[in-house]
Amino acid sequence: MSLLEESSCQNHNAWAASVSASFEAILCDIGEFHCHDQKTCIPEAWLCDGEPDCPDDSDETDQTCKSPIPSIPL
Ligand SMILES: [Ca+2]
Repeated sequence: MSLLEESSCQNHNAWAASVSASFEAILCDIGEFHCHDQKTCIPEAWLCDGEPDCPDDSDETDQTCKSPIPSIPL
């Protein structure tokens, strides 16, 4: 009798879990660089300063240092 209801509820929970997971991604503030590991934010001032600040060193790569930092138009 309640089988269908329960199944529907489980589907909803799975959907909610996936939405919740997507919101766990860290969004960096303006003026911060998002490391390529998708987990770490560092101040843009730390880019290309010769010291790796991202766990994956993505703040010191040629790609990061040669191209202008993409900024969000206000
Ligand atoms: Ca650095």
